[in-house]
Amino acid sequence: MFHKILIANRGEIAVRVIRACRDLGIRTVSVYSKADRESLHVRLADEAICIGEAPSSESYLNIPSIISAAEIADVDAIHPGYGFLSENPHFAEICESCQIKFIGPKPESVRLAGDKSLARETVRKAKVAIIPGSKGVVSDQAEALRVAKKLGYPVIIKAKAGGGGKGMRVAHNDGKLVTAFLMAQAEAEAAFGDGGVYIEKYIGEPRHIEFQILADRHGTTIHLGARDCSIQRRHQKLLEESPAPGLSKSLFKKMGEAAVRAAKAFQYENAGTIEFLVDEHEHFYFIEMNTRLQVEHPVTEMITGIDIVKQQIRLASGEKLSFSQDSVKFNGAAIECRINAEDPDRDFLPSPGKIETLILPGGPNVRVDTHVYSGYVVPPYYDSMVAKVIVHGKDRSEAIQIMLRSLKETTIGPIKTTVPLHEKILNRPRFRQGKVSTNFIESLFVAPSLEPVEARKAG
Ligand code: MV4
Repeated sequence: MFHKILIANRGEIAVRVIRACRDLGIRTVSVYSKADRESLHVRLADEAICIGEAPSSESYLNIPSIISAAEIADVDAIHPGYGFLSENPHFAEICESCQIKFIGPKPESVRLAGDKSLARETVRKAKVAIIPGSKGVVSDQAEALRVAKKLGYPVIIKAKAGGGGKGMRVAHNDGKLVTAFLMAQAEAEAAFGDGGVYIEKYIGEPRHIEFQILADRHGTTIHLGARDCSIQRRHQKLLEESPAPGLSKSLFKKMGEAAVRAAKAFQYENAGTIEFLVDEHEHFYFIEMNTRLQVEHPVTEMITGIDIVKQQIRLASGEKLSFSQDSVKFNGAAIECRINAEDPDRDFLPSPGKIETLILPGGPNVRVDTHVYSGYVVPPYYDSMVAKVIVHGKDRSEAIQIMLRSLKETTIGPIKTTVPLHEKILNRPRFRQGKVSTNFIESLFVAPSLEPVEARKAG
């Protein structure tokens, strides 16, 4: 087992990883930018090293600085958290060549999953359903038109290097397709330095359901069930839950098996996620694999009782998985609300600044993952998430009730947060019925008088 781990991240996830290390008796090293001197991850670690200026390009994304810190502190391993360098195959390779264990999958798996078009082909060969679309990258307009005609409109154009919705374009006819294709290519080139795009049939109002995977180096791959992450705005998830509401036992079983087949096709090791879209006819399709720990991992921890971060560390050190698929039991329901320092009434304008008053919820079945405290100043440079509130109930309606209790107890001021938005979501009839799709959030910002009469009556 490792003796010392460097956490190449900040915020709540750095704190989360430090806690797992401490539980395992492993020493921790935090790295921080000049804007994060007062952050909790700096205080909680055994050692902390400043790695540069506030902008992440000069600190949390600066590979030479992070590797130097790892060498100076003499760590055995690096945990990358999520975001930043967590899905950078080059970083994983550099760690390897410095004899520092990267706590995550092999660089080749990260690279393969990062090419969304190749990833699609990879799982198709493993007999996992993919959305009908182009075979590989589409390189010119004529080919784009041919593919789209064959699929039938609407179609969606996606960046091969994309993921998370960046550089996606929907087209409804031949006329719109050519512009959408050229725009998608240009956006992909600008955002990723790779203009490669592929085309899929567009699925309207899908649900986003993902499976948590754990895989050891000895050939065992299992899943820890499904999370529904359909409640998103502009590809930023707001609320996640597990189990996925309304997913039948048989569909759950089929999707879980497909997720394990997909992960094996990537020769996957460590913790990862297989993302699916589910359409109105309950057909499911692989869209992407995420090769990192995810923000929403706690909902899975709550219902399985498995500490995913501890598992990541154990798996990276070469241990075998100590439990089988059949021994994973799913208990009750869990919900996570992401509390962002943003103003939902002002188009989610970031609201950084000093937290003067902080009251966080507690009591039975409530977990809060955060790096903030009273007097903390939310810097403007990074992601605006300040806390995650996660609750566990015997069933979904109890979890909703406990989340509403928790949000009522929460005071974060004077900065604006997404707390009131979550209360609104949780009180919505459509949400309470479990009828979530990726269009849900847009519908929240429609005046109640324009809502379907059914929904108003039910409320
Ligand atoms: C789609 C789609 C509809 N049809 N693909 C968005 C993020 C990226 N991972 C995949 N995404 C989508 N892919 C086809 N063929 C709709 C989305 C999508 C979406 C997916 C999951 C959660 C929220 C979403 C919001 C808008 C669009």
